[in-house]
Amino acid sequence: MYKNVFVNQCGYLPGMQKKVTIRSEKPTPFSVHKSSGEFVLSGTADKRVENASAGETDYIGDFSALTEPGRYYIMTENRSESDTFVISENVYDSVLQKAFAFFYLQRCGCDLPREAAGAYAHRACHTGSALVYGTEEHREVSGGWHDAGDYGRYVGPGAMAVAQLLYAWERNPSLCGSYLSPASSAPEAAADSPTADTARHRDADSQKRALPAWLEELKYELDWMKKMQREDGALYHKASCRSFCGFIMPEEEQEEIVLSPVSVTATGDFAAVLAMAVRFYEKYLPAYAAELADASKKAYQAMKVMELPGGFKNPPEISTGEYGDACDRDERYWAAAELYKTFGDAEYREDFEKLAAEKIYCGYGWADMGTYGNLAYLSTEHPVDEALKSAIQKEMVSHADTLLKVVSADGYGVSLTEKEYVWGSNMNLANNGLHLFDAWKLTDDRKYLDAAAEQLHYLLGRNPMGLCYVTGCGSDAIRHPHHRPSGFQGKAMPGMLSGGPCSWLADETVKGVFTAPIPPAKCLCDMTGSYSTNEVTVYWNSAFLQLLASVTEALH
Ligand code: G3I
Ligand code: 9MR
Ligand code: ZN
Repeated sequence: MYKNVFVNQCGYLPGMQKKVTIRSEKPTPFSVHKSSGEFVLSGTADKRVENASAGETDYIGDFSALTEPGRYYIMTENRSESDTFVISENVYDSVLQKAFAFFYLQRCGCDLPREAAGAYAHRACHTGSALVYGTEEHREVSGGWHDAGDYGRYVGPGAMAVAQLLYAWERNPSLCGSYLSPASSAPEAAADSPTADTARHRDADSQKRALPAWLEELKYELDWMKKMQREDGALYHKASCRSFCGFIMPEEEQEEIVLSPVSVTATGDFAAVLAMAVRFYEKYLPAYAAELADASKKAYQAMKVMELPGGFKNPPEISTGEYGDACDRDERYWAAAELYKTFGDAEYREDFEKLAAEKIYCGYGWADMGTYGNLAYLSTEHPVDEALKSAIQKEMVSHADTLLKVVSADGYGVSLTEKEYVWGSNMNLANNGLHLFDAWKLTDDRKYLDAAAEQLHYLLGRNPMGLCYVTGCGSDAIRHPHHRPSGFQGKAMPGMLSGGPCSWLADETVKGVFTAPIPPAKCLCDMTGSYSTNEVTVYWNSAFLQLLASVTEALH
């Protein structure tokens, strides 16, 4: 049915601000009902927005007064209805569980038993040794997570995902601590997986502090990233076949794996995220944390002497995800700040301050690491330049102010302008939510927190498509993501955030479907072929999870 009334399909925490968007030409009265039909309250959507991104006129209403736990829907006079939604303190628990279990299901290099992975069970994949590009050398690089709908494993995006998931853990240990790995339903099979490696790292005196399931999952990626480090400390950019395979299960991809050349971005991201991880693992696995520290410092020194202008480019024989990024200054910046925070050496501080003097970098994303650097510098216990600290805070708040203007003017509270519906727009939107959240932390001004939460509501259903962008959540979610195991099984793996609308029409499927012009926020094609609008990735899910964990901790 054609929808006109849009809410977060999963629902709201009682204390959240709650807004409904109604596609309409005039102010529109609405009523909220319990799912049984019982009337609860009424209101009027009276804030008009000419919505260029969606090519429509919207009216926004507020029903924040509704705080009593229950299941509800919203109805207009002419009987247009919203999807049902829940109000509860636990409303996001299962969303978080599914969205994080995705990482387990993306594991490469180990068996995923049926008891744990259901339809997505598979035998160990991509276990053959990898050829180092341009040499005869082979290396063992099994493990880690498949990046996305494809089976490549890419260091930079993996590092970003781990960093965001460590933030999620830090900001909301109770919610993330309640995560139950699918592997726990298959204890024996799980013991065969490389996480048995954890046992080797476990010091006798830390036996009592079992590693939480959340950190166990992140360790799976960190362990793989360590294998991607060359002897001199630099990181191979990625491990993948030469080209993308068809829609087959991972263990059926049998082509040779090639390690692409080293890059500054991969090396800097690795140094940074390992330094960060040291702080999280040292109390559980001190010997492991020491290994992380050594690898991080070694990568950092390698990075310092690397100059590869223009960034990574796919070699001619390789056509998998490029993750090219012409600017490596922000990766160097993040690494310097993170190593300073963890290790405290003056060298790292000098490096960071030198980079910050050229520019205060800002940004969350696979190519933009500035904000991760800023967060580390702002929170270090080691001495800092107070003037620089204030300048960073000012820059972060001013960035959030720019986003806030966009949010306030949009019909769905979206932080993207009309031109910003790009490949992976949902990641940018989630990351904008994080920028807004950071500004709330810095100012304690609630308007930033509410705007951050709006990004979550958009992703979970209050958007011009009326779709929940996380598979298997809400009542009307994406069903045909560009994801090989899902496509092969004919059933979407749950808990995956779709890339979201992309107005570039960058794949053959969207080009075939959208033959007439489509407003940017509606350039989403829920078809398996549409990788530019409907793929999934680990670093899109991590952005979503960091936002979810942050906002729920603040508002619960
Ligand atoms: O940086 C330029 C910017 O200067 C320019 O104005 C803009 C307009 O075209 O383009 C910007 O670069 C874009 C880049 O993303 C950064 O946003 C590229 O054109 C665009 O092609 C690129 O899209 C990336 C896509 O791969 C294609 O390379 C996505 O961000 C990235 O998430 C996606 O990642 C893929 C992997 O390669 C393979 N695995 C799946 C994954 C998700 O689809
Ligand atoms: O499946 C691939 C996806 O993961 C990438 O993001 C995308 C862009 O690099 O490419 C997809 O692979 C397609 C390839 O580029 C062209 N032939 C069709 C492939 C999808 O089945
Ligand atoms: Zn694999």
